[in-house]
Amino acid sequence: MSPDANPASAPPRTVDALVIGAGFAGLYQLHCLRDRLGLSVQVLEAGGGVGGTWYWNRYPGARCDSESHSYAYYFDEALLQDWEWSERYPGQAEILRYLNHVADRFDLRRNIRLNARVTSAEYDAAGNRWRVRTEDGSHYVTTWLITAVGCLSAANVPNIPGRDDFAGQWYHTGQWPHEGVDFTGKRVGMVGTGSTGIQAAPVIAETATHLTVFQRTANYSIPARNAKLTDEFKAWARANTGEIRQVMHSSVNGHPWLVAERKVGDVTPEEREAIYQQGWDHGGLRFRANFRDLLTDKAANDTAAEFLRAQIRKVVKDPKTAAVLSDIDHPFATKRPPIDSYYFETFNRDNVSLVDLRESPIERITPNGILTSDGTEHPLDIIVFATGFDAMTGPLLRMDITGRDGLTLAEAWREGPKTYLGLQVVRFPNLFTLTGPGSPSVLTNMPVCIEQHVEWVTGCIAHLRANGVRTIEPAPDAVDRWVAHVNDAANATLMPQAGHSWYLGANVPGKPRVFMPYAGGMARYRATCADVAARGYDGFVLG
Ligand code: N01
Repeated sequence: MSPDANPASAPPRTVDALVIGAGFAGLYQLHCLRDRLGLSVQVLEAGGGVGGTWYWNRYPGARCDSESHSYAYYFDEALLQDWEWSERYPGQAEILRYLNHVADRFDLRRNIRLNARVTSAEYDAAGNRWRVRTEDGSHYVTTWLITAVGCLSAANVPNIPGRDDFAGQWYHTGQWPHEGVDFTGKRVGMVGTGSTGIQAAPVIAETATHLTVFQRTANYSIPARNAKLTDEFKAWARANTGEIRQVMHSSVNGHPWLVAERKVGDVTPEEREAIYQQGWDHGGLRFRANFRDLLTDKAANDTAAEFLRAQIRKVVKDPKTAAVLSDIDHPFATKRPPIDSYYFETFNRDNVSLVDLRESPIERITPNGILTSDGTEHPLDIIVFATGFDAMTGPLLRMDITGRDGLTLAEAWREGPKTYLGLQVVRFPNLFTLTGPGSPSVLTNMPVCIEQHVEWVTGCIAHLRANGVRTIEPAPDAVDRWVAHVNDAANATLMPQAGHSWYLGANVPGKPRVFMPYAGGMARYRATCADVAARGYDGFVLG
């Protein structure tokens, strides 16, 4: 038990607000509630340090896909002016340094308990308070409970038969050892070709004797074109924080650019190809902002998809490998589009091979490696599972949360998550789920949606306290309307067409198939939340 733990035998520690998680969201929530509202706040963090996603995801090549000047807090001008990013996309270590810097700068650590994994939270209606317990038996009581647990923090390790018999080492990318993994002289198998696998493969291939990539679903990827930031760019970003913030706040995805007004059909095929080529050469997620109908019109999307498949065939020299990598079964950007640094080029190396799991699925893991259904045993010393996460609901459901009348969150969400604005759940009063299902979250540049949620919750709690309101929870009909709106927003896009995406929960066996994030756009969502607050928290029941 850590020295600042609060043993079960001791009386519970009582605070005004308890925040679970010390990543981007939890750190800012602590600052707002403690330093702006004057509340007593306790943050409980499962990890041994602050940083959330960036504390855990230390896999080779881990780097953010958002551009560094936008992947930052924008609430404090002095912080923006003082911090200097070194590359176009910040690497894991640099982001972790940034978040540690923020924790020190705002003196946050004194209210954060590390190595304190929350195991249960139970609402006590008689006392109108939440009782929160941690793995080591500590016990807290709080009025306001705020989860800041991230959307992609519950690792999805596939339950492949024989895994425990493997004689080598296996790792999940989201639980990477702090001391790193030495691939020198090793035969490495990597399962999964999402954003993570696509980042990790080129780096692993540099030192491994051999890397075998096990691909189930082929994926689009656009070159990141990462580079050191120039002094000129740094000066521009510093001088234009207001404008950058304004663009991020008015954009669909919270990135520092707007989606083009034009549609694919507005330009000639030659102009279209030139625009795609320019997007490819420039690199990054901005590619999908070239036309406004890429995510709503299948024919428009097909043009981008075909351009990207053609790039794969150009880069990858072996035609059979190129065919497997470019045989993509879903429209472009209907799964989260990865960006990469020399991913497809990696398959031109002599020490890298690709296994097509659609042709020969994994049958089992043997002591020596991975056996596929064609009878081939791929000999391995290390297996890397780049197999993603039980996204959005997983981190919340892995804590045992119980609301009014003994209703557990797992029961409330048996058919999929149901929230109002992604922020609150019926019969779970005073519980706020930052970047929860039903909010734009993973469809955006995360710090932008995190700041919006944290500021909204802070404003809400301030309002409730000022007006002597003891409880807030959503009205059931408001939740029904919001859930229907979330579904409509998803169905207005092509995104549900990627039937196996984690947006739909399809990557986790048995998980309900519900499109979880809100696809109506960050700017629209921000306006909706502001409007709800302005109308006296319309749709919420205040008690
Ligand atoms: O996870 P994923 P991820 N057997 O779920 C495969 C964010 N992120 O960690 O597509 C074989 O996308 C699975 O195959 P399939 C970003 O939002 C951001 O890569 O289900 N294969 C897929 O290929 C991202 O979207 C950044 O058929 C199995 C892969 O594993 C999200 O995190 C960097 C399998 C999982 O892909 C998650 O990305 C990294 C099995 N049993 C991540 N189970 C940056 O910003 C799964 N797969 C840089």
